[in-house]
Amino acid sequence: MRVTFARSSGARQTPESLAVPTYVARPIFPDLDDVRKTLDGIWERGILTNSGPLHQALEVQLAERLAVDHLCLAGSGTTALLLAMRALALTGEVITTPFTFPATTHVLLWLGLTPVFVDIDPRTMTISPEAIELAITPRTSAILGVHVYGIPCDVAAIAAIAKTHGLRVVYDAAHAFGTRIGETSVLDYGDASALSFHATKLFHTGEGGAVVAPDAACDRKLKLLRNFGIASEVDVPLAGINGKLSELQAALGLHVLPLVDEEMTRRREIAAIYRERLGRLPGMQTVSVPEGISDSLQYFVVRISDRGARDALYERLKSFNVFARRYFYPLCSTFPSYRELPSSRADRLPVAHAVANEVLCLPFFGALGPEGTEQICDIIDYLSP
Ligand code: T4K
Repeated sequence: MRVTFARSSGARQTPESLAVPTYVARPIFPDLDDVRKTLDGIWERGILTNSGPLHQALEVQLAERLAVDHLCLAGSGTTALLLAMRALALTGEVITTPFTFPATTHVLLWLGLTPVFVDIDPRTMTISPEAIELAITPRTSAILGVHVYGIPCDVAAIAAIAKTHGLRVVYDAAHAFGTRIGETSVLDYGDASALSFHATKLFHTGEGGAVVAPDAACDRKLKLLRNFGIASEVDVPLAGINGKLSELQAALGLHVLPLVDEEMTRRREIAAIYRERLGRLPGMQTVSVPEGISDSLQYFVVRISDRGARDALYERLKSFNVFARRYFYPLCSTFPSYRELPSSRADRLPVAHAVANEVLCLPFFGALGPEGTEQICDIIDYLSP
């Protein structure tokens, strides 16, 4: 389904509002009749969950698509993070970034781990390897990086630090579906990576996620942990949880997956328009993935050098029916659950604070089309000082 927009009267004159509320994301919706046919099979088989045939098929198709050896579907990206960190038996302190969605760091608290926030790189906005090195203590067990907006962490530097200090590495790859560094999947790095298949993600199952662990033994452990640790009716070797994805979600995923390439093509077109139109506005910088990295096309981000200007634009866009988001402002380190941690002190995280004050994620989904994108550019152009 295409979203329709009222025609714009052009830049510099007062532009028209978008005809429908336009959000930062809009899920891919496969043809309902096609999905219904797959649901018929569920009704016939009577299997709704617990690793049914659709779940198994999706696990295989996703592993192929992402070019990874193993993939463990999970109920959400958050559950995937929980499973990954539990499987790796992390203890004590985990060094991480405050510039992320709350799920990343909340999982550490839920597992009784202590987040240690460190600053980020000003350009990539991912965790700074130099800052990681300075934060390592005898209690550190792991590094939790986030490939924020699909921009990979400095995986080589992090791998070297982890090797030197005997640390585990987990990546939050919620935004990095299909991201490659050269020809290598970003999911090949670290001990485990967690993906999100939430409705707002490029590939989605409504709610869902997955853990990718390069090690086969770790993958087996993950699959046990997501099903209460049950190996057989009489054998429960691990204290697992219910971290499963249902057949209904798997059915949706099986119909969304073949549409991802077309969605990416449309998003590339939209990104090109945003870049061309917004890149020349004073005080505004469009974010691109570094050279040699394939773009996951999850978010389209602009950085506005002045926080007042960023917030004013964010608010004023709403009156034009455009609902951008300031992902990830405010920083996780400022939330009540974290602010008393020594590592949360603002003077230790100057870059993260500066970046969180600059970013704005614009509507970015295929159904926006070139016309809707041009219209948003007209509005931003008009609102820009
Ligand atoms: N790690 C990172 C780095 C993450 O970004 C996330 C999630 C996670 C871990 C955890 O993964 P999950 O456990 O969620 O799988 C949204 C998403 O709910 C969340 O998955 C995502 N990151 C985050 C960046 O964005 P909110 O609180 O902004 O959601 P909400 O409801 O405001 O949705 C944003 C817009 O999307 C809405 O204004 C309208 C549109 N939308 C939303 C939904 C749910 C739709 O068009 N259709 C929909 O069904 O968190």
